[in-house]
Amino acid sequence: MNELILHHYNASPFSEKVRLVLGHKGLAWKSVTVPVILPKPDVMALTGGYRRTPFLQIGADIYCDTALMCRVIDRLAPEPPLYPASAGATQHVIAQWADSALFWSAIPYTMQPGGAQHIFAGASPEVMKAFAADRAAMMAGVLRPNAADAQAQVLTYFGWLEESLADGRAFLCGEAACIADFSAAQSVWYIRRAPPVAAVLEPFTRLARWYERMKAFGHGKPEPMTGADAIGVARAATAGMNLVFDAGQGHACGDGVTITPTDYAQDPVAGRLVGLSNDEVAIERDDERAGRVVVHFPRIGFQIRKQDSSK
Ligand SMILES: N[C@@H](CCC(=O)N[C@@H](CS)C(=O)NCC(=O)O)C(=O)O
Repeated sequence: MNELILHHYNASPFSEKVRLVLGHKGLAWKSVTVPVILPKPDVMALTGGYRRTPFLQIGADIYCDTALMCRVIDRLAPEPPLYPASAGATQHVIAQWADSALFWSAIPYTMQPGGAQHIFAGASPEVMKAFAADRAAMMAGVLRPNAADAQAQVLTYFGWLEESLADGRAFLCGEAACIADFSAAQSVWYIRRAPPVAAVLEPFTRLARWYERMKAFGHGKPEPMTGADAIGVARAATAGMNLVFDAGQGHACGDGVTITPTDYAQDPVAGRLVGLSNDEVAIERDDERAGRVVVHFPRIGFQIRKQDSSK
């Protein structure tokens, strides 16, 4: 198996979700630290424009979005399963809710002045200003809850999680950890990083014990790698093994397309379509530094657009 290279940064909740999955699986992985804000030249060489964090690299294959990355990791290292049959379809529904609704309440809740001061402790005013401007541009046009809205939302949401654990189960969908647990854990992790606002978690004692179980999975065995070395790995590898193409979906293999997130950070990535199914879309692109790479995205949350089409 080609090595797993995770491009991430410490303070990223979605990265923490994947780090815990790698810990659950006991995997060794290479750790590339990416910038928190634009510009991200090494990231762009590999993804072709996708700026969100994290992403996973295996040789010259680049996997964007943690929903897809988690499926890829589980396929390569099936034990212990990340999608145990005992957790049924509910695990996917809870994971999607946690990655969107819960996350977008937990972040504004934590970033209220008391929490943000703690998260950015030691950062210069210039750094904080640059961060705010970067995220404002990334979220342009998206209305977010204010601190009071977010507090009401997280109290409701954590109440739901507490109730899910009320029968004494170890994890959200039963006795085995599943994708729902990892998606929910990232928001609890982030709020706990800001003690001045983390008191909101206090009423939820079962959730606190559940979080300790999640934290105990650790992060597996990371080893640092530079962005330049990761680009070198891509350049030396052959991309796009075992791609599936469903010709019944209105696209031809080789079509010039762009792939764009439909929620935020809507930066299109252009390439030739080489993989298409209900679960995944993959495009091939040639980069001056990284060579030929295949960039993979999930179908949920992304739009495929023919490059020459006006639609
Ligand atoms: N749906 C995406 C969301 C990823 C996401 O929003 N990540 C945040 C960091 S936790 C991000 O990209 N922030 C901007 C950045 O890092 O440039 C996923 O599951 O990977």
